Amino acid sequence: MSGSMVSSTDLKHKALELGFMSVGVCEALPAPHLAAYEDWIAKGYHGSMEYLARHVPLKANPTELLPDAASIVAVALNYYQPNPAVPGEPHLATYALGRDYHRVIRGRLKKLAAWIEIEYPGSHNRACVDSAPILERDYAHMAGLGWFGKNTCLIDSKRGSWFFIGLLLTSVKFEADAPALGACGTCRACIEACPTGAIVFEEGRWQVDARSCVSYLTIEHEGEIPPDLRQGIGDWTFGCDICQSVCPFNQPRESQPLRAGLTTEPDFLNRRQWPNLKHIQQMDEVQWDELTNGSAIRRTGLRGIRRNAEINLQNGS
Ligand code: B12
Ligand code: SF4
Ligand code: SF4
Repeated sequence: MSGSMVSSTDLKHKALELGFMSVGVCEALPAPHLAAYEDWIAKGYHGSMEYLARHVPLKANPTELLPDAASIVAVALNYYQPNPAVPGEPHLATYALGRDYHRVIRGRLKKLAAWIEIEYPGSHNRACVDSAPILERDYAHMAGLGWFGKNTCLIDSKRGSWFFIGLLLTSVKFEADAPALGACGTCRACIEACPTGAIVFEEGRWQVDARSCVSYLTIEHEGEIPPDLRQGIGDWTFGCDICQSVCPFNQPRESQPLRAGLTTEPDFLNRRQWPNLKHIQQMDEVQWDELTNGSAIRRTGLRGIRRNAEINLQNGS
């Protein structure tokens, strides 16, 4: 049901009422930067994430996912919480401390979809959180949620970058927002702080070569970690927050002590009691299963987390 354009005011109120930090809308146009994505894949920067290469044709147009898609509603959910490294303990990226974000955001997007279906009977909707082949940052940028930092993260000038992105494809033609504006200027803090030099400038834009990114190595990469990259992993046991931690847009200001502030989502808070690095190496499948139930950390598998813990210990954690 494409039809005439409708106001997005009530939709946005509903999204904020559901707890999202921000919301914006863009047209469901073909992916604006598919060529950049194809180039990234062609260079092999996706490493062993083969599904990303397979997804190229599907990522070309949102109508591959929802044939009558007219708009994309982009939402952001803040996951920030203090996450200092503790010697001898696993250091997990902040995004993975609480309940798996896919589940949390998908649940909320489904509620938003149900609201749209009541308001606009006969409409079709599809929620995407990392699960569907779509360039999430690109559409969130078009919908005004943030701009691309040199670390490639989407940055909201007022709130920083500690947020997840969710997209809701809909057949309703909602009034669209303008793309977000902003830039890093002369700052290079993330490039200098990246422990493995994974942020590179090529073809006139900043890119992350996943093959040397600590986040990829500790989460997605299976098997041995190349010896020359082990030291760069430092104390990170799952993921890496460095290029966001050093970003001036994420630093506290007098008026906003934690920039975006602490996450409003209780499920994202760290509630699990993780064993220390030495115990992780002795953990069995049953303990691992209990510990990672409902957590994004399960993705790396027990073998992966043991390997990472061993490297952390070798690095002096
Ligand atoms: C693969 C992937 C990874 C890989 C590769 C990361 C990367 N930078 O590409 C790895 C495993 C390393 C990774 C790590 C992380 N990830 Co990740 N990841 C993804 C995933 C599944 C796909 C990203 C992708 O397509 N990369 C391909 C490259 C080419 O994309 P890109 O560098 O952003 O390039 C785009 C722009 O340059 C733009 N572009 C090109 N030219 C131009 C020109 C102009 C003018 C403009 C405006 C734009 C533009 O187009 C390109 C293609 O979209 C997305 C979810 C999704 N389905 O989209 C999450 C996602 C990007 N990840 C996310 C997160 C949270 C993380 C981590 C912070 C987790 C952690 N703490 O460990 C780190 C951050 C590392 C980093 N600096 O990026 C969030 C990011 C939220 C945000 N605020 O940006 C996402 C969106 C998941 C989500 N649903 O919230 N991730
Ligand atoms: S997540 Fe870590 S390793 Fe990856 S680009 Fe950022 S700082 Fe570098
Ligand atoms: S640290 Fe500096 S260069 Fe990197 S994303 Fe933030 S503002 Fe941009």
